Amino acid sequence: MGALAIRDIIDKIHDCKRFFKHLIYLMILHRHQSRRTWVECENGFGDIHGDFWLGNKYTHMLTSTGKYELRVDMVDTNNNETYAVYKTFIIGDAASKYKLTVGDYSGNAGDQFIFHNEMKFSTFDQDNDRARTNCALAHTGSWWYRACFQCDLSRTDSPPFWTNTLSTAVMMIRKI
Ligand SMILES: [Ca+2]
Repeated sequence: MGALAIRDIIDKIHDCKRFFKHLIYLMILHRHQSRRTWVECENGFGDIHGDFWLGNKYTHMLTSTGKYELRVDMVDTNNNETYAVYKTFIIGDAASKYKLTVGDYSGNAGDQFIFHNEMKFSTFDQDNDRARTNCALAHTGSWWYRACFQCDLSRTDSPPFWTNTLSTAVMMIRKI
């Protein structure tokens, strides 16, 4: 799915919201199965039944024009379902390297994402983390790495991780 199609999805979501105001979450991540470039993460890729990333520029566009919350739904390898909600979730613009602002946690999965607050986005081909090494290259993900992570739902050579190893994880946003 190209960037144009993702843009169409966003338009459709906004159409739906006229009827289902505040109810709809828009998926922004569903597992990654292959390593992705900066440009791919910027523009988005995949489809919502498999490998999906909405695209940093679209998530920025949405979260800079209204207040959005992030919900992360997870299932661990023992089939336990957990979740994390962040009432503050903003992705900065391209010039900020899609900087993450996250806070106001609730849920039962643990506040792992706060470790990544104020971090820039990194991919294997663009290292914006705080480590001397390249976290995205070392951990095969594309994420708001610090040096390096307390959670990472984007890894491709290992399962997604929050407080423990997960079998599935979905990131969604909705306007609040
Ligand atoms: Ca680095």
